Amino acid sequence: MARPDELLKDLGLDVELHHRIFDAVDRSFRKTVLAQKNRPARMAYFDGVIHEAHGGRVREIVERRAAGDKLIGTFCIYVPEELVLALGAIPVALCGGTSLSIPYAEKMLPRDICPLVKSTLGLALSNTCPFGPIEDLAVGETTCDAKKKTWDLLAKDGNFHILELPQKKGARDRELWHEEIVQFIARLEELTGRRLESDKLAAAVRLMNRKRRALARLNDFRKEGDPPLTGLDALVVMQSALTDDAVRFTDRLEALNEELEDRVRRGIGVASGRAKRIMISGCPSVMGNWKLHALVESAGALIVCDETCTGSRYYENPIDEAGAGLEAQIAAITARYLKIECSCFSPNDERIDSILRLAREHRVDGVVQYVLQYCHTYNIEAVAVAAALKEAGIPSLKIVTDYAEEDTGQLRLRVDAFLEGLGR
Ligand code: BJ8
Repeated sequence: MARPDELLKDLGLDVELHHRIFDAVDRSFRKTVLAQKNRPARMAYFDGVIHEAHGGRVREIVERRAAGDKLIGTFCIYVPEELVLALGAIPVALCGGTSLSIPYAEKMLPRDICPLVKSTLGLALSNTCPFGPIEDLAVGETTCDAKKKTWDLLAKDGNFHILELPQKKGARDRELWHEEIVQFIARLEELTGRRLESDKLAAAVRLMNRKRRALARLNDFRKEGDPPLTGLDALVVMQSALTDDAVRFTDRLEALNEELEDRVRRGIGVASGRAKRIMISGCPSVMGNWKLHALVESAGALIVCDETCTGSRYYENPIDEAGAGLEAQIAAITARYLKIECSCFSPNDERIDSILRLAREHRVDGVVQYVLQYCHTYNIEAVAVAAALKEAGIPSLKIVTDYAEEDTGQLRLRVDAFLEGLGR
C-alpha cells in the first residue's frame, strides 16, 4: 500500500499505526497475489487500485469533495450505487479485510462476532481509515445481527443512514424496501443539495449495467477449460470494483477483458498443473483478505467461480432500463436489489438454485463453502447448500475461519484432503 504520510497526517490519522496495519496488508498482497506467475499484464491497473486505496484514491476524493461532491461510505452490496452516482456523490465500500484492526473493535464489541464487522469497526476506532474523516454519510443496512447492532453504535454521530432490509421477499417486503429506497433518495438529496433527475439516473443505471456486464464477461472467461486468469486475480478485480471510480474501473476492466480474450485465443491459460475447478460460495472476501483464495490455489486447485458478494451476487441481474420517468426507474432499482441472495433472507432457496446453476456453468469439481467465523446465517444455510450439492453429485467442503493466520496449517490439511478426494 502507498504510504502518503502528509495526506494521512492532514486527515488527522494515526499514521504510525496506519502503516503498521497496512504494511502487513501489503505483505500479504505481495505474498499471495503478486507472487503469482503468468498474470495478464493489464492486472497491473487493479494491483494499483489496491496499492492506491489509501493514497491516490483518497486524494482524488478529497479534491472532488472540495468541488462540492459528497463521499458515501457503504458496507454492503444492497446499497444502490446508481442513486449515489446520479446525485454526483462517490460510493466507496468501507468493509475491513485485515485482522490487525480487530483488537481495537474488541475493546468495544464482544469477541464472538464476525471478523468483517470487527475489522471494519476496528479501522474506524483505531483512527486508521482515511475515509472516516472525509465521509459525508455512512450507509448501514439491517442484514445480519452483527451489522445492524454495530450500526446502532456508529449511528450516534448523526452522519449515518440505516437502510431497513426486509427478511423475506413477499409483496409486503417489496413495499417496505421500496419505501426505504425512497427515504434513502430523500436523505441523499438533502445531503447533496441536489434533486434526483431522471436523465442522470438513467445514465447512472447505464453505467452500472455496463460495469456489471464487464464483470460478467470477465467471469465468463473463467468457464473456459483453461481459464486465462486465476481466482485470486478475479478477486482482486472484484475488490477493486467496490472502491474504484466506476467509469475508470469499467474502462480498465473492458481493456482487461480484451487481453483475456486474446489469451484464450492464443491458448494462454493458468490451469496447467492445477487439476481441480473449485467454486467459493458464501461470505465475501473484501480488500485485505486473500486468505482462502490463496490457500486453495496454492494447494493446486483453480478457483473458477465466486458465489459471494465479491463475486456473482455483485454483478448478476442488470437493472431493467426500459422504464421511463423517475417512478419506473426507482421501481426497477428496487426490484433488482431485492434479487440479491444474501443468507440474511428467509427462505433463501433462490441462492441454492444459483449455486447449482453456477456450478454447472463453470463446470466445477467441488465447492468450498466459505463461512466467516460467527456468521450464523451463512453457517446455518451451509447445511441446505451442502445437501443440495450432494444431491447434484457435487462434493463440498465447509471452511469456517477468521482473518488470522494461525489456522492456516490446519486449513491446508483439510483443503488438501478435499482435493485429494476429488481425485487430484
Ligand atoms: S449482502 S453477505 S455484503 S450482509 S459475513 S457481516 S452477513 S456476519 S458481509 Fe454481507 Fe451484505 Fe449479506 Fe453480502 Fe454479517 Fe455474515 Fe459477517 Fe456478512
